[in-house]
Amino acid sequence: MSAFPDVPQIVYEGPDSKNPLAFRWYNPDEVVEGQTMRDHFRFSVAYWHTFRGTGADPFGPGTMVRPWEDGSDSVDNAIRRARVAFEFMEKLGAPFYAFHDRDLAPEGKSLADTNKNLDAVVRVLKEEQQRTGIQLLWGTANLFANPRYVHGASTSCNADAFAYAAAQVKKCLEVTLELGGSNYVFWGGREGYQNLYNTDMRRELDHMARFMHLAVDYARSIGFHGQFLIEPKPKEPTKHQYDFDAAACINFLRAYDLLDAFKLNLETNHATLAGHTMMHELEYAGMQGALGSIDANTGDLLLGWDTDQFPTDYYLTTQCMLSILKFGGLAPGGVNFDAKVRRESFEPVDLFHAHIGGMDAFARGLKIAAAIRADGELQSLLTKRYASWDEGIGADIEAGKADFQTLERYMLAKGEITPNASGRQEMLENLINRYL
Ligand code: XLS
Ligand code: NI
Ligand code: NI
Repeated sequence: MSAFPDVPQIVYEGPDSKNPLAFRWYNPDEVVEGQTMRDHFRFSVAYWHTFRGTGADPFGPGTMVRPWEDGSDSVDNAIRRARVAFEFMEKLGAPFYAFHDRDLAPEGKSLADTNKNLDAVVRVLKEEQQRTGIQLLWGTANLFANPRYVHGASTSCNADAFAYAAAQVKKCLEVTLELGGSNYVFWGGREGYQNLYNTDMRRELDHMARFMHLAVDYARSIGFHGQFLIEPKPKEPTKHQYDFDAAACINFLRAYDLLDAFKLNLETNHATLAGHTMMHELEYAGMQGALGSIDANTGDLLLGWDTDQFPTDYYLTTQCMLSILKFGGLAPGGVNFDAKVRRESFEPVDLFHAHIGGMDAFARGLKIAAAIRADGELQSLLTKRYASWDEGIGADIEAGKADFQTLERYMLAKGEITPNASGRQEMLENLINRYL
């Protein structure tokens, strides 16, 4: 029995289509800059939002109508849900998905029971992956929901919480390997603090690094060679999350000698919570060789928390794709929709509308970014802006041929700098608009 009997296979119909259950821009086989859209994006569905989101908020219970759920926290219900998930992803044409261990299966009375529950669902996922060809983009362990992690997991003041988290990640790595996952993600759920009076920050960060080294060592020992990713977020749930932003994460990885195994999984709404744009985070990670994957979503301009909305803004997706193309793409990462339908959009078909909109917005952003790059006008203006570094004193500085004495001599002789040129911001903003 189909869970979505009224929804057809979602296909590409082109920009003129008025069919809300069709793609207008995402055409998986279309080649842009030498690569199909399918391979550019590696779109992924977030299991936790799309199949576990209830629409509950602090003011009221869930609203989502999900006829395949029986309301129980049983393994049977979890297995039925997993089958529905694959029907959804197949109809949508999403080639990947991502999960937390606890999204998939209920916790049992003991860790052993919990692992058994997980295994039962993983068997079904494997079967469904083989049936459909849909792949796992990444797995992650939920190290924040259970009250045992109230003070954090690897950064907890309670060493047993560290040990439990290690056992949980060990299992999650095994499952990710079993399902052929391309990446493994650490989002630092409660790895942060609410108050420094009760926090030994140095010790907590040392522990977090130790934990990640142990994870990498174990992964390699069982033959998991996927990419490890850290997902920066500045706050929520803790007041200060240790993985604040791309720069803080890269500093952590470098300080603790983890950069060989790790890159970043950047999320739009986390970037904006940190006071950055997504493009800033992409550029920062990209220039450090640490751009791994993205969690695609968007916040709300008027709200200051992680609203995890589906991205539909062409400026946003164009900026993302300009950076992603510049740094050579995301694979083995991808574009994971860490986004949820609004509480008011409670029908199953809304899940299709939401993902179609996100995929189309990224496809449109890709085409716009590719057109901007093909014209080369933006790039040539950028190159021209830095021309003073391509010859003379600028080239000497970059080549390490200048020191403070030579620079003083140069400036004493010259007297004043070559006049500055306008930054032309407004002209450039107008130029981008030409392509939209
Ligand atoms: C929460 C995070 C989370 C991670 C996976 O804000 O975005 O969903 O992506 O743990
Ligand atoms: Ni995320
Ligand atoms: Ni998030």
